[in-house]
Amino acid sequence: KLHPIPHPPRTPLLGNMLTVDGGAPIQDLMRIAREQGPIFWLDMMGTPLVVVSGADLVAELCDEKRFDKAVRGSLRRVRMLGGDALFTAETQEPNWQKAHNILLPTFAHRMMQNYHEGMLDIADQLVTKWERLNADEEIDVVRDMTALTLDTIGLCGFNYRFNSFYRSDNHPYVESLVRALEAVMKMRGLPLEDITQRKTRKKLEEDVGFMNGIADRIIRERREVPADDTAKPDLLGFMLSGLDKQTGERLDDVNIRYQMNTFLIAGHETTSGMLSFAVYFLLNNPHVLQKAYEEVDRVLGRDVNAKPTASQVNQLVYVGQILKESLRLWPTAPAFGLYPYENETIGGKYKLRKRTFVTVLTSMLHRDKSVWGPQAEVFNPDNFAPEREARMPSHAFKPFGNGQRACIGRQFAMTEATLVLGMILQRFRLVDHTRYQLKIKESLTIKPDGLMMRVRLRPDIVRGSGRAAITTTPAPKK
Ligand code: FDE
Repeated sequence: KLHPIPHPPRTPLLGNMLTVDGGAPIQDLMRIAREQGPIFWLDMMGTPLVVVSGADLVAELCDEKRFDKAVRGSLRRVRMLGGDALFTAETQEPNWQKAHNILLPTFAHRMMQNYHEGMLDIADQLVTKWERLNADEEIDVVRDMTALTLDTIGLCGFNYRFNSFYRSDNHPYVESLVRALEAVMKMRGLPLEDITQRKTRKKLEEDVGFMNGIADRIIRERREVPADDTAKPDLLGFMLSGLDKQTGERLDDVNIRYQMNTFLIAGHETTSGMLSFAVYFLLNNPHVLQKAYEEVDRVLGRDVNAKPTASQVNQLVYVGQILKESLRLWPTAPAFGLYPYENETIGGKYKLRKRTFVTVLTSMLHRDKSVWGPQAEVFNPDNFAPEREARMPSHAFKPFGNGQRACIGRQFAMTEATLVLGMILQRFRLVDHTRYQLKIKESLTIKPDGLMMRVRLRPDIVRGSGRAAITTTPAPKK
């Protein structure tokens, strides 16, 4: 028997356009989901937006024979920056399959060895900066994590150094990127928007032009002076030389530019948010922090001059669980869009018309009590203990999206984040000197707003490197 899909009250004409707060849409959708349940719809001036967060329903939506990724809403507007590159292309656009074929192998697990040196280079810059802080200096966690992730994708992706740790302002590319994304998120397709936001729009066009200029220049320079053979191949190298076996074609330079913008957008905000939430949770869960210290000391040892190897990073299993649990409660890309190819019924009772826009709200999916139990809202990395992860229903945890349109950078992001978190824990005690209360900042992604902390060098650090080991005063026995 068919059921109508629940929906909150709406006003004439605008429908539910104003039900959702433009500044905090994800938190608003989460609130409405708590009120309306695992599926509801909103009336976006006559166009329905269906929001789903129940695990059973999402499992059905993950059937790629019936549903495909939808590039609509704010993602559609991100095409101004990403064009038909991987993230913002429709699955049917020729460049999606082509770039997918060329780039998927370059993000495989075994390729992480290739990026290890670059990841280590930047992670080292972060911990070196923190080691040199005076006791009363505080760390803007999101800022430093964003510097880290941007510089890492810049270096591993394009052999380009943003050098964010060497400047107090943002790199101009990042200035433009952040402003452009903000402008894009502000445009919601409301009436008269073109007129009221003319200035924003003009600035947006300037910013995009500026970003394209930088990307185009990097591509041109690489075409003129190819990286020497001894250098590790980077993403750009793969994009310039890669051949799609299916079509026998390469990517054109305009598409490569869009891919660069895309990787810089997708590769840094999401990963830095994940790391920032992980730090937030560590500050608030001393027993988890303790377990993490034990693992890091066992796997990486106490000598901070011995650089972690790629295989050691793979052994930081509990650190990985902390990151996954952070992504469970606050998936930094908190939703993804789908549409049914044909008219569909899901859950045996909810009708979806062909091509209806359906949003999977992962931040609520990940709190479904039928999967995570009564403690679903509580941070607990044991949720991802290997034996429990093996028993997890297959579509209950979707921080990286679904199927062929899932995140291509998943392995890259997890490896990078595990490495840097391991290096941080190897060196520092974390101090929550402001008694930070979580506040979420929303843009295309979510992050903890205004999270500050201090660090202290752990007392029992060892600095080896061939010389006689120098040990600082041993920690007092507890
Ligand atoms: C993708 C992605 C996704 C899906 C979306 C949709 O569906 O719409 C998601 C959910 C994600 N992604 C998430 C994430 C998280 C994190 C941490 C990340 N992510 C990271 C990263 C890094 C890099 C480099 C990246 N990432 C990238 C990317 C790309 C390119 C994409 C698209 C794919 C296709 O093909 O579609 C994504 N990513 Fe991510």
